[in-house]
Amino acid sequence: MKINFNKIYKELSLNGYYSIDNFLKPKVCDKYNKLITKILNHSKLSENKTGFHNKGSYMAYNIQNKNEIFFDLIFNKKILKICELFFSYGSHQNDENNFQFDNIAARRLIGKCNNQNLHIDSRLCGVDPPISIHFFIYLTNVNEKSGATRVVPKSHKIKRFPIKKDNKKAIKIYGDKGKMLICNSSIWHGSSKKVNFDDRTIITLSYNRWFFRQKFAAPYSLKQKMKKKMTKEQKFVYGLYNYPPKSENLRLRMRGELPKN
Ligand SMILES: O=C(O)CCC(=O)C(=O)O
Ligand SMILES: [Fe+2]
Repeated sequence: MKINFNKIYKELSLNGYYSIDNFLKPKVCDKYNKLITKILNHSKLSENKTGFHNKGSYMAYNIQNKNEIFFDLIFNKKILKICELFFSYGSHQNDENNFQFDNIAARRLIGKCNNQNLHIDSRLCGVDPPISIHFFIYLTNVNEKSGATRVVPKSHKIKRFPIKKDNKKAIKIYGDKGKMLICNSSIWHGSSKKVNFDDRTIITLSYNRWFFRQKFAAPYSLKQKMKKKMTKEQKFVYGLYNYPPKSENLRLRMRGELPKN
């Protein structure tokens, strides 16, 4: 599959989102989805009863720690190239490794489900240059009944958070399994009302600038076995070198390895 990286970069800065069909092969989606079923079955915390994620939605966090195969997505070369372009804008010209992995999770909607309120994932509205990018990968086919992810085009530029009446400006992103929706994380978005009984599962994968905190401090739960397999480049992406020293006695540079104890 040929990817036009410049087009993605331009669309992300103009509209705040862009989607690619067939980013993953259907077979890969089915495999990932089966693994996510296993992970969700083992996790008591998965069902959301109230609040932001809505009843009928299920979350599996840190899926890379449940099955190493998900590191393939975190370190996917095409995804990292999109990040590189995205974060180059606003960075010092000599800056390298200027972004890091933030979070990977699966979100599944089962049965009928209300829409998720429009929100932003970056915690900062209308921010330019951007601070964070999200990839939503559809593992099941999504039509008008499936609770598709919706976005408000160009809302990544608006310096306020969304309110109820912004709902009418949202458009739903339909597509078959394997589709990948890429968003500036300041875009207003959320899943839409689901009215069928099919499962709808997506993987959300995000990256932010290296000096922001990750959703979970991922390096702390990295298994030694996996760490040994990683290249230097991948370690940078995973955030292993993005920790401040405990004090000036240890080091003056803000950026470095995890303090030993
Ligand atoms: O499930 C979706 O379509 C979007 C999920 C989302 O935006 C979130 O959980 O932050
Ligand atoms: Fe979100």
